[in-house]
Amino acid sequence: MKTSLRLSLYGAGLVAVFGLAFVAAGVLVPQSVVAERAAATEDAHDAHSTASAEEGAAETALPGLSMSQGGYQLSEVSAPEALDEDGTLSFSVRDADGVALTEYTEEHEKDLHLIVVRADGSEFRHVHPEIDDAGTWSLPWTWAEAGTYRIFADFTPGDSESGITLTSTINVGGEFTPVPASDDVREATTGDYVVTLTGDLPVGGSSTLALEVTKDGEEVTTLEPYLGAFGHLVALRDGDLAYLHVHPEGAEPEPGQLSGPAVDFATEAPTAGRYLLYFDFKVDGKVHTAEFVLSTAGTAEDSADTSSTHTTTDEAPAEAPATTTTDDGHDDGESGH
Ligand SMILES: [Cu+2]
Repeated sequence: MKTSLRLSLYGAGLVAVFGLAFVAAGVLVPQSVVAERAAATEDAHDAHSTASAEEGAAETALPGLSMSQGGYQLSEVSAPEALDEDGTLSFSVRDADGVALTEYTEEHEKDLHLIVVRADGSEFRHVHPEIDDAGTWSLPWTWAEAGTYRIFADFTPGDSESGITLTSTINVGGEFTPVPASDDVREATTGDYVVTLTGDLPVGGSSTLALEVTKDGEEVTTLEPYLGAFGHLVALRDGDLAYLHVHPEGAEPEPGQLSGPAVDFATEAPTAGRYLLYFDFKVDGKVHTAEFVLSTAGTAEDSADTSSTHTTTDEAPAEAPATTTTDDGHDDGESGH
């Protein structure tokens, strides 16, 4: 129905992206995985068994699958027990001696990034709690839907160079209606904005995903810096919710600098399958989250000659079944920066 409009938007996006758009590059696979993989490759060269060693290292290094990592452990998580009950979500990070960690290294303007998402991929929230002197992180919290949730605490200890992602599970009682798994979703509506995802997700290697924001059919060129970038992409592997990335890397925007309509992310999927993607962007002082589903396509070698990130796929983008506009939580504490 909107095919012609969509195609023209693609065309317009091409010009803007290659002409003038600021590119915020991000890497889906965190540094720890890259380091592990590099180490594995070195070892494997000695052992003459490159492939299996690489794969093994990448598998065990995926973040967000354990409540303990690198000598740190997530404490029990306290949260409201009933739906629609206003309360507090709180937890701490304990070191090997069981002492709550109080020293953190700021990453993307925050000491700790908290992601909460239901196991079916819905109800996504990316928020920033406050820490007290005892090392307890907390923020006001209300559950709007029943179900089993995963929380991810993404942080870098004060004495460490590399980030850690710890996870835990919370069950929220009540009538539970899971959101059914969908086919790929490449177009999402959030508030007044339509976000289109182009690019493919090969297994291994790197490719680029571009997220283009439009409003009323017009390109949005007033994307504002949010947490040190023009957009953030969280990717969770469907099935185990392995946590593949949060924030993009690359040069930080200058204060007051604007960008758009597209934000690019260098991406890599560790295994074949479906990935749940959550794109945070900020316009007019408000943070929006657009949600996508993307299945892996081919290998890095297959897409190596696909230099354009805006290669149009054969299929029209699927309509987005679920989107969110987040008013709360996102803008907390930003004035401090
Ligand atoms: Cu964050």
